Amino acid sequence: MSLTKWGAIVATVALSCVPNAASDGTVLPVGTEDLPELPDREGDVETLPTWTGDNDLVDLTAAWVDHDPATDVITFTIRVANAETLKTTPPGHDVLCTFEGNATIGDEVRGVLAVTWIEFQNHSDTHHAARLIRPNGNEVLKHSFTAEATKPGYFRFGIARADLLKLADEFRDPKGHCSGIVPIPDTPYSSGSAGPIDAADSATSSAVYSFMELRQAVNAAGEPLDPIEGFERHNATASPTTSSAEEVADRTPAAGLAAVVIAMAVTVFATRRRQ
Ligand SMILES: [Ca+2]
Ligand SMILES: [Ca+2]
Repeated sequence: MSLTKWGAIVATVALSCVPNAASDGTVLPVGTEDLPELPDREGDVETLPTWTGDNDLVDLTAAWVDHDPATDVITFTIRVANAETLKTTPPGHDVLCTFEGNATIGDEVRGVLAVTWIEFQNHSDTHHAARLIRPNGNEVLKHSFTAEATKPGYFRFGIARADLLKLADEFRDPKGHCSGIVPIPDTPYSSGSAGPIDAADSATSSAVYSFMELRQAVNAAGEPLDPIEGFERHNATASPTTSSAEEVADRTPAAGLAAVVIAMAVTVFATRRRQ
């Protein structure tokens, strides 16, 4: 039996066993917040004196992937420590977060799957994007988006599993970052560069989420999970994040790397911002 078929069977069995429906038939969310693909510490935002915003708004605390069997939508969620100040972003700053990972089929990397939200100063709506970033051009992905400006804050991007499976089997080695940046009027975004970064937080992980098996196949510390652990993961309610995963996730890249990624993320919004 091929691995693919085995995976499909495991996924089917697991889903049929998961108690995701209440007695009245209401579908309950399958939570994965406690075992995120991308964990990160709270309170580890690096700032410059010129940052006047709330650190908690750019404090990435976790990002994860989960699947709703009722809608067959896969949701990518970014959590920050507190998004209550989302609509009052500090004067002179744009704020954004990105959650991304390699989209792979087998060992082949098909591109970087990235979801991004950005709150421009003086704009009332929260911009968002889901893309497959490739060397020869990006593919914009149809998605739903919700932002919960709460403590903690949640930013959710829903993509149909059928659409994702056309692109990749797995989401590997996720990264994330949140930043407060100083916009430079007119030209910088269109040229692909952003202004000074006054606040930044980032995270990396070795996790793998399988779009075929609808589960975390490798945890954030790089430890493979067997299908039973995958099943248990779906039922997780209050499992603490392992310390090893925290350590892996907190190898914070230097600001220089963050700047490159931010430039990519911000470029996509350049046209809209000038409208
Ligand atoms: Ca953090
Ligand atoms: Ca961090």
